[in-house]
Amino acid sequence: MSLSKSFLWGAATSAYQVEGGITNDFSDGGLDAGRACDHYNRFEKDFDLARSLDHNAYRFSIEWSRIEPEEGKFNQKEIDHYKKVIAALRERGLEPFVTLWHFTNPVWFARLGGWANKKAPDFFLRFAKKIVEELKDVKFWVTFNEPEIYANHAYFFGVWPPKKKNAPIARRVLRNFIKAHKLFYHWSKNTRQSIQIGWVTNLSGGPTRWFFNFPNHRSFAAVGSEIDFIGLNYYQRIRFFPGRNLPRSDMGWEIYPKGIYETINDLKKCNKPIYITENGIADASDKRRSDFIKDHIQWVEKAMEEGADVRGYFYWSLIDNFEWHHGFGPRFGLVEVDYKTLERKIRPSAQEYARIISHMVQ
Ligand code: IFM
Repeated sequence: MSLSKSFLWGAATSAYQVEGGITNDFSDGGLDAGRACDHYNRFEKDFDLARSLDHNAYRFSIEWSRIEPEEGKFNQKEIDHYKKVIAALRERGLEPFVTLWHFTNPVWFARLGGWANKKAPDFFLRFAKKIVEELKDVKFWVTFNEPEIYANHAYFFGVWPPKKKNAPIARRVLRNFIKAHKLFYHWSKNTRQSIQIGWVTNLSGGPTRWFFNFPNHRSFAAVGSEIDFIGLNYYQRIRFFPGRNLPRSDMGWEIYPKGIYETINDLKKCNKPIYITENGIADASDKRRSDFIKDHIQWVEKAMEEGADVRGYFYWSLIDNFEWHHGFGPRFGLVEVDYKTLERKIRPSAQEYARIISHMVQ
């Protein structure tokens, strides 16, 4: 199957995982990414790598704590930084695909109760409006990345700040994300009609997906039609009882490419374009990554042949990065990062992905 030139091919990152030098609720709460990959200073070189690998798009997030380090006070220097990031992408023919919130919060917001505070949607809206008004050249905006994963890790399992274990609060947090998304959607449709707004969810595959993905589908039902596209992050199959001798990533996640097809089909009912906003594998040896990418893309193609409206694919991640409470151990990158020297090295699988892209584009 060959795809149109407008199909987005690229890789994804998030600010806190790659930029370095950020103070937010995670750094404050014992999960400090330190200088991470220093992408904040090396973004142009990293984009050169993406371009050399035939990507035509790049997904990244804006760090709220840089933009609004104190409540209601915006930092113009940091806004200008992201303007430079977008200009650098455009110069290289990479379409910016921008996430407004990817798990991290300013310290002041966290101290006010974070996403459990009933005012959280209004705080988020103030920040989101400011950014969208400043970064006029961006078409694709994601409001929230994987809200269910965040609510679970931060408010149910208690492994991310604020490290709570309280199911009713986790549900309240999710309701606040939905409210914030809708507020932003309405504001933007009244003021910036040309932009496309999505919500990103992480779904698992296999027969148990009806159980594990239930909260995600419930969020979509609540978001309703107030969305222009769906972002799907797909990584693994989850079983009720761990099987033996299954193909697994370095994270221990079962590799199950057909799941991307199953989950795309599950999302068809929403009747919205779908972007694969993340799909990737932690694989330090790089022995499994090429097949992982090839096999998943084949299942995406099959779903498209059967009528699914998929418009882009972003591998997670462009470069190795900070994997939250797992630290720097897991290696998801198309590009290896030496954390001592910060040197980048393109992995063979990245070249394989480039070959797939060039075969697929007409
Ligand atoms: O690294 C994360 C990312 O921040 C969100 N989606 C899943 C990735 C791998 O765990």
